[in-house]
Amino acid sequence: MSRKNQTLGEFIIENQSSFKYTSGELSRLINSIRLAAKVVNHEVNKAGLVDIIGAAGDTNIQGEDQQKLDVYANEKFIQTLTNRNIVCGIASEEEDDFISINSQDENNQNKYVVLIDPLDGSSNIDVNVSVGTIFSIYRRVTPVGTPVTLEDFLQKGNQQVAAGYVVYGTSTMLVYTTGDGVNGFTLNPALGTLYLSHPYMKFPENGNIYSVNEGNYNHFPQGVKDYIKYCQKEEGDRPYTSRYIGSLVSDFHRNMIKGGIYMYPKSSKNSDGKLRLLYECNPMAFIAEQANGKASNGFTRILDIEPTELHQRVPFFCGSINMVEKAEEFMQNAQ
Ligand code: AHM
Ligand code: MG
Repeated sequence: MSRKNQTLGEFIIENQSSFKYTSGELSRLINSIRLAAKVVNHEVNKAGLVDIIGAAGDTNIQGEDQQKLDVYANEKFIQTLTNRNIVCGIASEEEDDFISINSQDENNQNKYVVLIDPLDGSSNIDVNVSVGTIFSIYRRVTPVGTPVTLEDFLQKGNQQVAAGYVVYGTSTMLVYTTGDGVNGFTLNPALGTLYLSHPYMKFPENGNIYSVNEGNYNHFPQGVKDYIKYCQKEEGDRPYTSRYIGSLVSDFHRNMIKGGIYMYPKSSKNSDGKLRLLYECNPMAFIAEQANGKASNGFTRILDIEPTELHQRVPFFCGSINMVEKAEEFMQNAQ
């Protein structure tokens, strides 16, 4: 049973037995993500001090090179997951290829692979706008004790065992699911502890926010143009409100709480959209479905798409179920 104000550590221990594979390995993995998220949070919050402590490319007072925050976040997550020896492989937006951990060690009995976008929306950092970390966890499909292969990472989203995000916003939150609903934990920065603040998060079935980069309007498929016009039409509960931060985690988080749809469609400039299937869309789609929402590429459920490449892109429509279904209807009618 979850209680408000419970710490994430307590929550993980109490809920471990409700998870279908109860070895404790997944709990340790979520704990490592929690630790890395706190370290990254500390660094993200210093970003505004860049004029004082130096920008990326500068050397700091200790003679260390300052890193770009997305590179920093990537290193922290990889280091934490590697040092604690709890996964057998990692794929990251920041790495061309996947990383096999302890591939020479036959004693490595770890079962999980993690796919991660360590700092999504990082172009927002310079202007003090919130960014996020997104993660997705699978059981490997190749035999335990052997090096991981691409096959372990190219699994359909419906095989995820856990997924989550961290939003570094006005407060820092970790939101995740292990397939049994979605829970959100808020960091108390004074104590460095995450507390359950948003139990059983749910998308409202309907919403009145649409989030899309309308600067690309002329390049969108006809179905998307028609849906945007529908959102803007004066009728019933419309026009809807347009809100676009340009930071997927933040836009998604707001829409889950208030009700809304996030769209990154394909366009005549990007034939598959911009967002990555494996470590952006799949984890967000899993969370959305676990929170009564929906995620689609405009025609098909995101979680049923067969991945073909590690950094594959896919059009993304995600949010309140009735809004996503309405967008799909417009896409279908414009075919
Ligand atoms: P990134 O992985 O390079 O940070 O890009 C992903 C981000 C999303 O967070 C955001 O929703 C989208 O890109 C914004 O893109 P655009 O500026 O084209 O609207
Ligand atoms: Mg990204």
